[in-house]
Amino acid sequence: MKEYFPEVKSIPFEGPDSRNPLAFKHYNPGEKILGKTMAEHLRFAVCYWHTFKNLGADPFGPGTMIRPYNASSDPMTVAEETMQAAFEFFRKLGVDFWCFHDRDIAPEADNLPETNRRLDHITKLAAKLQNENGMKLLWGTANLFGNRRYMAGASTNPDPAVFAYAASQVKKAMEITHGLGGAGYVFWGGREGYETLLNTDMRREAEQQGRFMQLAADFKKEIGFQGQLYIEPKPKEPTKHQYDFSAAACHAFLLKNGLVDEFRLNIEANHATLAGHTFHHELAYSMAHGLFGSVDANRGDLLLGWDTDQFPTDIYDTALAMYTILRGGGFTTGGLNFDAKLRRQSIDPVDLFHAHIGAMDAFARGLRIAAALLEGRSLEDFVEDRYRGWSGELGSAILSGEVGFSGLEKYTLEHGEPEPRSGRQEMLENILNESIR
Ligand code: XUL
Ligand code: CO
Repeated sequence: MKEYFPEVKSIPFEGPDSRNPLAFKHYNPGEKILGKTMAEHLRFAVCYWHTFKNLGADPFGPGTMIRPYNASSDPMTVAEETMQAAFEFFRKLGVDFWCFHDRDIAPEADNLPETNRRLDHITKLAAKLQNENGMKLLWGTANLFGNRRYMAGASTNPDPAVFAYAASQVKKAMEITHGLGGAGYVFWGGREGYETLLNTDMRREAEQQGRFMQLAADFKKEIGFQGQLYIEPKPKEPTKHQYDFSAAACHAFLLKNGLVDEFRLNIEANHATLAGHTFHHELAYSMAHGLFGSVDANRGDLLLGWDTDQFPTDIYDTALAMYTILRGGGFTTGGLNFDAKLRRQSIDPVDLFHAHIGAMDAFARGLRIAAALLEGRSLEDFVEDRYRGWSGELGSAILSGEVGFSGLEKYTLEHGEPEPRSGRQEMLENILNESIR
């Protein structure tokens, strides 16, 4: 059997004092924190597209990375060798999950039947390798943005024949995800948006997108797929304006289309910041509305306005993310998928290991900090106390509808001016800082 990453045998946990760059310093998969192992809490997934198909191309130049599994001139040999290399990587890194787009694992052919035959062939290999390596699929998805037929969107295309093509593609991608025992299926709205309103009927496009997602929810039931459906919000790129702008925009879409019980959200850190929010905000919004599902774990660059998809390294970000996720009950079907790519100068296969080790350690530290914050309860107690009036007589009367504007006026006339209380932001920031060790 060919070995594609001979420089690495496996990535051991060596603890915080280790100086071995190919070891975990913080991610200790079997260690229990708050009753669950780190592996169970974090549910790490490697994404197929950036990790194995991204070769460093950018708008100014072609790829810089040369990979042995990408060497053949036959596209299906490349697909098979890449799949073998991927599972070798998953095993050596020590993750339990992976994610893919249909077109990452098998290249599109000239027609749909041949494209689907290719997919079936590669899916068989993936099933065998999942089995042999004890790997699971976190989620599958369809690439509805690469082919030129989708240049004006897939479900939101002005031409219903493109809608039909996209439906056929998603049907197949859902079937193979189901076949591989996927825990979920993601819809990221590739080119569902617009470049200019001068050629766009926004009302129609919203109706089309709603119909598409209803059909997907119906098809899930038709095939008995038990996995969770997710929408992944993103505000811009590739289009100037993406319809699934943010968690709140997706929430409105789901409510309007009667789909709020069928979908949850896959929150991506870099998409949150592009929307002018923090990663923490998008997670907290999803949690607050029962929509939290899964995470695309990466980061952007504060000084750049696009989706740089860098590996997560910011401990504040991971701590606040894990705090929010744990407080909400943790992952069920979802996990932490590294939707992140190497920088263009990181050209060696071993750089893929360095990137994932850093990201996994950053989240392991985030998990520890979050657990300490939850156990200490300082933040939770403060927030609970801040809102305690709402469980008292007045708060309950307002929320239950017992009292209206006239009753509230009477209360105010009787009680006079409310007593202002400090929000203690700096004290709370200090508590957070002190917990980062
Ligand atoms: C694009 C993005 C996608 C989705 C899957 O910005 O995040 O990779 O995660 O289609
Ligand atoms: Co993503």
